[in-house]
Amino acid sequence: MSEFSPLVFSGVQPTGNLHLGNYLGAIRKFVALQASRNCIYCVVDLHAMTAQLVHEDLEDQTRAITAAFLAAGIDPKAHIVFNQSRVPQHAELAWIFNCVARIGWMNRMTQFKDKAGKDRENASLGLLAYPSLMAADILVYRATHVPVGDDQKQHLELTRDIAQKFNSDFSARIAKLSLGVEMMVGEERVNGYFPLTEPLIEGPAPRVMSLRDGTKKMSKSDVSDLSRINLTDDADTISKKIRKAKTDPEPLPGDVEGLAGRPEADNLVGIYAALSDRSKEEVIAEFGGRQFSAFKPALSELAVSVLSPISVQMRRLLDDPAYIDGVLADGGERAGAIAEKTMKDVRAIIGLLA
Ligand code: AQP
Repeated sequence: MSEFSPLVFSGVQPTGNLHLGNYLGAIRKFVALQASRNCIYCVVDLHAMTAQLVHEDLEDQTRAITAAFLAAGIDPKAHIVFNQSRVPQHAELAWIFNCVARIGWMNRMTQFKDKAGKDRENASLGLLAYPSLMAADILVYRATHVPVGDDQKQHLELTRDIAQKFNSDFSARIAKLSLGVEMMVGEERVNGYFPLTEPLIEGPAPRVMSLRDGTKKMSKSDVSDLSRINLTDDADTISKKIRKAKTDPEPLPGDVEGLAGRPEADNLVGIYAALSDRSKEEVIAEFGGRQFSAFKPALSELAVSVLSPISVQMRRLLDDPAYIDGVLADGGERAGAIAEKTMKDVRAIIGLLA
């Protein structure tokens, strides 16, 4: 019985300074997965256009995300690093998925509702169809695993829905062309062309929260720079932001259950755990009962020790844009070859003469 070979895919939008949430929710996991899996990491520049069409600095932002990938430890030779628009098969498959997915599915997406706000009629069609392009990004490589932050969980579920509907709508053609792969869906063994991709969300900080409000996600678009730690922040700025981070007046609890109902404390403990590759339990075993005045300096020191080498290396890499462009061109070529193989099958399954 043939099976899908494990393959990791994930992407980051070139839409502003990367922050600790992007690092812990995504990039740090990208780095760790390289040891055990083949990985494809993408700067998703086509996604950047969905919320705002014109970006004066899209090229520089794309290079900056690439530099962050490499500085964090992604190996572009052993794996693949490229920018999405270099591989037009993403957009081609997204169109097909636009015809597979239902408008109702898109309308239910929390990210669309948040980003479109009250004036939904005026949001771009691209913003509505964002998850369809995301499904295409993943499935054009028939990727089996996607490391993401918790905010992307819903989009990953939709990717599975799209894969499942395609597999079932075209089941006869897939079987006729012998292009199916057997897989388990619940208790049932089915034959399909696309895998039902698994999200990789686990870890102690799947959703890093704002340093100013523990109930809000840390995000690039928050107006307050104090709400996030940027990967480009220097040591003094990181320490200042952690010192000013909102907390409650109680000391850290004696066990993890004591973090319930204390979002800011929970967030800082989760950040410490993720940065030191430990569990929250282990962090609480060390710091339980201590005041924030003792915990925050330890967190600052840890954050600086992890992030500073990355920002120094990012700056070094950004001094050589030709090198970065070379990485993206090489990655694009290798990604394109895999994507074209998938699209040949998909065109045949659908009946597009090509
Ligand atoms: N706060 C977060 N905690 C954990 N993971 C996060 N990610 C983003 N924010 C957090 C993860 O980072 C990856 C790249 O995300 P993206 O390129 O889609 O960027 P984004 O989600 O648009 O980033 P922001 O800061 O959240 O942007 P805005 O301000 O526009 O909403 C993804 O894996 C994401 O889960």
